Amino acid sequence: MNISTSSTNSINLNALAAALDNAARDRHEIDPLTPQHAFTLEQAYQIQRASIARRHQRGEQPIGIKLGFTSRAKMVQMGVDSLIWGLLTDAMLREDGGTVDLSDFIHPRVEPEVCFLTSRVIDRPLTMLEAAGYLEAVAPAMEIIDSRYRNFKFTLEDVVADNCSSAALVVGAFSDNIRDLVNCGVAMRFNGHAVQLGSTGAILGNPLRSIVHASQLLSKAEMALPAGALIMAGAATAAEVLTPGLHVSTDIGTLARVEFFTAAGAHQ
Ligand code: OOG
Ligand code: MG
Repeated sequence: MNISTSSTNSINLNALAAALDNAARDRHEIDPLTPQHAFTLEQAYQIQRASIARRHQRGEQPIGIKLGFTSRAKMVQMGVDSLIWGLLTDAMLREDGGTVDLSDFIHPRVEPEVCFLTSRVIDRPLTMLEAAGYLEAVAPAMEIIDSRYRNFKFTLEDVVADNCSSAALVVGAFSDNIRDLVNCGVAMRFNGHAVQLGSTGAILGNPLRSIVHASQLLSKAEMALPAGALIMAGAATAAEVLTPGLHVSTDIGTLARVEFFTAAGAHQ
């Protein structure tokens, strides 16, 4: 009896993963899943894994992980108040200083982030004191998020299943100022005008704490992160809607500027 219930469940989870993956590929929005399909947070992560497995089957390579809702500003903007995490692939990378084709997305938004590069395998829960010792470098970054759900509205389970709205990321130049990030100014600008201002302190009090959380989440999921992987610490401010014709830049403390341009692109 139990066996048949769980196998029915796993078929449904795969079907939901396929629906989300197809929505991302075809750039069409779908209704949130949870009103119709009751699944737990744990099952939401299974859907996430299954949708990422489809990307890996198409040849995309894992490059690291991202945390979400590590700042109050993001929790308030999206009405969700739990820390979440998602998986990143190389197909999501966009070039610093390059042009981002908005027709790759449904209703993209951008948010300023801090990105860490690991120097050692993370395969157990780390303490705050240990975190920096597992890092090679830090870079200013921006995440382009794009919910597959209609009107960018979702529950916690929905957004986790949708790989935490992951769509693309632009990572700036790396430096070794890992310990100097506790309270740095963050300014995201559209065509030179500030659209979001904040502080790295908004990210869990100190972005380094994202490494502690990431190590705990990985360990709970029985996963390890190799050396040379990216960890996106989560947005310091709310996200802004992207439109064509923008020069988008982010400055964080003394880190190099990270920037990109937006274009309407070929699919529209
Ligand atoms: C979910 C992703 C949250 C962050 O940095 O907090 C996130 C969303 O806002 O759609 O990436
Ligand atoms: Mg983010």
